[in-house]
Amino acid sequence: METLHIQGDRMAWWREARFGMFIHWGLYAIPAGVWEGRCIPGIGEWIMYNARIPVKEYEKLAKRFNPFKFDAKEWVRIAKMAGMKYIVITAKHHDGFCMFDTDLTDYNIVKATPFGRDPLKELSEACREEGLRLGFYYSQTLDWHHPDGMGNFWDYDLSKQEFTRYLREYVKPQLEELLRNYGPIAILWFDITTPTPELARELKDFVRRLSPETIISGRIGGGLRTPSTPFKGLGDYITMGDNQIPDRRIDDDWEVPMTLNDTWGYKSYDHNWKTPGRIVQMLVDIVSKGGNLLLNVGPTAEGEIPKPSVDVLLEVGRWLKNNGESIYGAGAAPLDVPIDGPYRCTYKPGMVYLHVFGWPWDGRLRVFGAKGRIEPRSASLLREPSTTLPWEWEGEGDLVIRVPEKALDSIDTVIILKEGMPKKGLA
Ligand code: H79
Repeated sequence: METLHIQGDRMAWWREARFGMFIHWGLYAIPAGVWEGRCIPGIGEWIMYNARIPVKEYEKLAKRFNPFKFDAKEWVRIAKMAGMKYIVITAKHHDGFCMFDTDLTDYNIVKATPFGRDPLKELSEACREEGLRLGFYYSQTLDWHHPDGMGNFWDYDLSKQEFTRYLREYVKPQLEELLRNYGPIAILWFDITTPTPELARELKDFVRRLSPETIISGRIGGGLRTPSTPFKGLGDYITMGDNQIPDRRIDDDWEVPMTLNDTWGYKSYDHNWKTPGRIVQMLVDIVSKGGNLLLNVGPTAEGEIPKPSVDVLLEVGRWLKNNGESIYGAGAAPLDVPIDGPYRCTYKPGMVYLHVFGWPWDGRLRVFGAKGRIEPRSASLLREPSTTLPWEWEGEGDLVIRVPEKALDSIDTVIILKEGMPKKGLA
């Protein structure tokens, strides 16, 4: 009972938040996808692996890392203007370089770079001031720099590695530093899964003891993998595959990490940005299925979030400023939406939000199979509450709403259906 109680409290803000900023920032921002004059295919933060860069070579990047334009307050301001409620930043990615001050290794941003500052400390202060939650991504399994971490077969003899020693004498003490020295840590975002269920359990218990309020991502691993909880393991929520939006609603807490282009860590030549409209519609789709969107930015080696990312985020933020009521604290509707349907449906008790992506040419918006699932008492436009819209039931329980000729918002116009008593047993 006690754990259930804490579990409920721990996730409460997260369910409300729905939209967070992922930040992948590390030494890989310097090569930015290019090594020895060659463009290295693949995601930018994997360049050490993909180009098989020896530890001794990759380490030299640290001496060149001086992100003098880094401004924690500016990053937090951008996240806030985008309508994001939390930030998760890479404290240590697979390359093993620590973006925080640590006693466990000198291979960290404070001791090994000309920059000499601790950006996580500065971010934690900025987040506290601005009321955003802060979480850390920490690569608990892969570490291509540490002799006992997993994955680096080009420098180390894998048969001589002692992963458990790395986990106990390196990972756990570092997590303790992260949980003790940076104020309340909202999320620990583990990746890949921990090699054995026993070690995943050990890690989880360790985090819980130190910081019971910290949410643990689904990729900690361990636990049972069932069809309904594919990627939850011992974590507090399901982490979907990178960029994988599920086809239908999931009746559990879940999150999808997503890139704005085709990389997490900055790549100088990746310009394949998703449009603001696409991001808004993806966010709506995700919330309509009960999940959270963790949307990534990859800052440059100078410490700036790339301008094209900022432009997209600000546009998304503008939409959320007008329509946030239908996102924050909302979840899946008790309604099945056709997967290619021109609308999505988010829900709060007593309120159904119809998100219209494709405006009907004949002024009749058909909501399929709504009978018995929702019971509207009134219909209106979210942005023009005084405009009430007539509706009727048609055919096999379709709700047909008469809408104005033109969409108020070409990305997504939101219609509110107010219900009487919330329906029991369908949510
Ligand atoms: O942090 C981001 C990724 O670096 C990380 N998860 C997100 C949030 C991640 N870790 N592992 N993976 C993603 C799977 C990686 C697969 C690939 Fe590859 C890396 C495909 C291409 C590069 C490994 C190397 C498999 C093929 C080549």
